[in-house]
Amino acid sequence: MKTIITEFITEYVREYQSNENISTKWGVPIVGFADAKHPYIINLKKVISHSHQLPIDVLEDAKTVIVYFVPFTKELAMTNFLSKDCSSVEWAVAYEETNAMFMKLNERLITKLNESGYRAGISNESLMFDRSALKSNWSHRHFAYAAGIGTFGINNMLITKSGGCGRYSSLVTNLNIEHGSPMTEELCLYKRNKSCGICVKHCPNKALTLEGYEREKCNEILQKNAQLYKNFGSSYSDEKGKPNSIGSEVCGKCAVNIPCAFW
Ligand code: B12
Ligand code: SF4
Ligand code: SF4
Repeated sequence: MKTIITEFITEYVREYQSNENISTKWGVPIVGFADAKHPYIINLKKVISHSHQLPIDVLEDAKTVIVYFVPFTKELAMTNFLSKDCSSVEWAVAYEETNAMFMKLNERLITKLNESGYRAGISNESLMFDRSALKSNWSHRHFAYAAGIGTFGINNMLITKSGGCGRYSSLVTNLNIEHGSPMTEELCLYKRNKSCGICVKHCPNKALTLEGYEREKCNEILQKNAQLYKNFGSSYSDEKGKPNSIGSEVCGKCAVNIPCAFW
């Protein structure tokens, strides 16, 4: 079943990009399976916030969180590196197109799991985030970390074995399957041996330093870019499901032209 799910996601992403209305290209997804009752996951309410959901809040008999990373391409990353004062238009479009693809892919995967006799669902919290705290009650990356598909870099991205330049999604199922566990190898070079630190130099607003990350400063840049890119969609919504971004809230300079973007 793991192979079937992985192939389903891979094939879906491969076919989706041949749609003539889609301009983004993606690499081969990395799919992970986290134990819904893994101690790291059970502990998320303490690590992140009390309001952070657990898999059992999505499905009462949750067994597994299927979490996947869809890499961007080097060409896309280069457009964002070369566009000096703001995000590239391609990066903004890729942000919206990837999030829209996730919605459709998740729906199809849920149907497929249902047809095989399993229940599955997404967390509604993954469609929104608290705009004052700048935090979500469903962190894809923490589930990805628990599934063992990546480790957190100094740039605050979750880096996988094929790099960190791309996006994550996740869903919950009652399918019991062999689960991954957090990686023991550190993928960020700075965290590994104090080499690198390049991502920090890319940040236009000092939101990212070697000491940490300030989400408010980061958000200032995202909002500036959202003023520029108002026509590509709105990936997030409010509690009533109404789109609530002024435009594409993007930057991503800390995720491109760095050693860990693509290995
Ligand atoms: C809210 C949000 C934001 C906020 C706040 C950012 C933030 N880091 O939280 C704003 C709007 C500012 C923002 C900015 C960006 N975002 Co954003 N954002 C989210 C969202 C919706 C929720 C994130 C969240 O609340 N996390 C919970 C908080 C507590 O976690 P955290 O701040 O990341 O901090 C934790 C980790 O850093 C971790 N950690 C750090 N080091 C270590 C080490 C170890 C060992 C462990 C265990 C944990 C750990 O522990 C911290 C505390 O729990 C997610 C989608 C989702 N639902 O998951 C996307 C998401 C995080 N964003 C993403 C991206 C790409 C961006 C931008 C590049 C914008 C862009 N698309 O151009 C910037 C990058 C900023 C950065 N360097 O982090 C991607 C990240 C992909 C990746 N490869 O990791 C996500 C996952 C969206 C997606 N679907 O893929 N974002
Ligand atoms: S650019 Fe270097 S320091 Fe920054 S996250 Fe990647 S490997 Fe770590
Ligand atoms: S997304 Fe932009 S503003 Fe935010 S931390 Fe990365 S480089 Fe800095």
